[in-house]
Amino acid sequence: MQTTQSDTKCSDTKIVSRHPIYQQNVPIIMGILNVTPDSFSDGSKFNQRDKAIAHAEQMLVDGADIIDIGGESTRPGAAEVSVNQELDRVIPIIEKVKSLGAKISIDTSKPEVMLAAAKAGADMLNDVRALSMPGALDAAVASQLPVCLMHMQGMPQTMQKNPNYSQVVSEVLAYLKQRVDCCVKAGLARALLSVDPGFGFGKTLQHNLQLLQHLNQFKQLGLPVLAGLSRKSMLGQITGREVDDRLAGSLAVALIAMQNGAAILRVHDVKQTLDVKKIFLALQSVSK
Ligand code: 7PM
Repeated sequence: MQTTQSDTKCSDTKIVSRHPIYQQNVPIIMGILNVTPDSFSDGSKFNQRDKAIAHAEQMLVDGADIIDIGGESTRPGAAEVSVNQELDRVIPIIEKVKSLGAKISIDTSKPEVMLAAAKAGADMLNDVRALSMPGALDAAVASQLPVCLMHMQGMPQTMQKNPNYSQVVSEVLAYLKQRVDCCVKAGLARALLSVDPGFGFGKTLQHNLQLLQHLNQFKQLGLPVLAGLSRKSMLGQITGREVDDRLAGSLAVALIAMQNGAAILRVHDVKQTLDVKKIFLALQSVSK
């Protein structure tokens, strides 16, 4: 039988052609830049903007490969944000962070924001609703940008009320497979897509642990897997620590996610996660 490049197997991973934003054997670090207004801050809009830019600059110095900019809070129970509010928050930041030479991902579910972000220079779309809002799929196709499709059960306002699965891993996998097929049908090349089980989005601690333990299974889609675990409440449930005190927990799960095949780590603490990544790569470089 003839063997071609495309059906060659590399250890346990299928080689699929990928957009250059995704790296093949090295996990990339996505730094989180939240531009939702801090209700406890009395800083002006411009003050907040300057703070966000400074934070992005620091994450780039620390080694972030891409900055994920989000203006819509997906916190359980959070108020919805209008299109104009979200545009007003994220577009000036995208323009400025882009001018620093950074790669940018936009964390949004709104087609208007996807299109405006693409025009402003975004390099990737990150949608916790997996392009399920009306018009989102068309906007993504029009942008021709790489897209991360995330799984969520329910809506942010209510998703943590009563998460329910008979088999969380296979159900989340089936959902992502269906969204991937839908995207490909609509005109997004597979090479553009990545997937994310959506830790904390309509999941109990047990569900989140199952997903982390079996993260490797998500590689069967042949797409890069993104893991967003940084400072999440599952870490608080395990360690008893408040959100600002979850660094050690975040680094522990970042390492486990890398060992279980994560290609993208979405994190707050870029500098420390880069050290963990270096440890992971050093260990990977010795033959098994
Ligand atoms: C409040 C609660 C604020 C939760 C922010 C959050 C993910 C994401 C978020 C993720 C992908 C957070 C979340 N989480 N996008 N956006 N994957 N792809 O903890 O896990 O950062 S927002």
